[in-house]
Amino acid sequence: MATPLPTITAFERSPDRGRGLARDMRVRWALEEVGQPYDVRLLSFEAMKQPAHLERNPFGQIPTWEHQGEVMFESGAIVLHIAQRHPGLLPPAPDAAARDRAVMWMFAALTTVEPPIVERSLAAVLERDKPWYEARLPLLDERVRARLQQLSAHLGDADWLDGPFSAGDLLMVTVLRRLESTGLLDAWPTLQAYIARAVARPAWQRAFDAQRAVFLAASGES
Ligand code: GTB
Repeated sequence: MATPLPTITAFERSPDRGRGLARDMRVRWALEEVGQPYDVRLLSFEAMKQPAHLERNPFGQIPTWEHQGEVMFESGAIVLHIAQRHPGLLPPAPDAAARDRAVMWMFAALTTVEPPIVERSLAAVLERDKPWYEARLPLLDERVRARLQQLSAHLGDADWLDGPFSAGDLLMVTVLRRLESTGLLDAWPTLQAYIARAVARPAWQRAFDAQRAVFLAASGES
């Protein structure tokens, strides 16, 4: 009997409108990079808060991962799980230091670069009509710009963060893409080129198309 495929969860109708910004995109991309087929369980916002999904993720969010009795949540942990089990997303084990640095960049993406970007993006959605919004936005932008400047300085003219493409780049690019409609990346052609290199990867395109197809089907646009 064939081994069941891993199953991930994703939005039935993603608020990103098929722009590949919801966090299932990271997991889809990682799976595409390593050539691992997968199934997707699509969930409505209501279903995400029901007991069946809360058993997968107590926070009632997507993405989750189910395979061979293992259930996981947190997109970064799922990407690491995939990267540790398949070649292609982490330097090979004998180069332990390079592997550690790739994991370090995964954490940097999720805990140093992503928080100010998410804070800015949530404020733009949830605080736009508040009296403090106009005064607060420049402060949030400045925090994002500081990280972009530091990241750009590190990247220099390298293609990727540390040697060959890794799960660190995969997560960093998914984090940076959330800024694409803000204009904040315009001052850093280095980072724009970094993102362009990443999204030119066939695995990214397959993941993007799959995520977009779900949204288009749900909205009757396919
Ligand atoms: N730390 C967790 C992880 O990395 O897995 C965070 C997971 C998370 O935030 N999931 C979101 C979710 O389930 C979807 S991705 N939200 C529903 C809820 O909390 O009830 C976040 C997201 C949503 C929409 C856009 N967008 O429209 O651009 C981008 C990112």
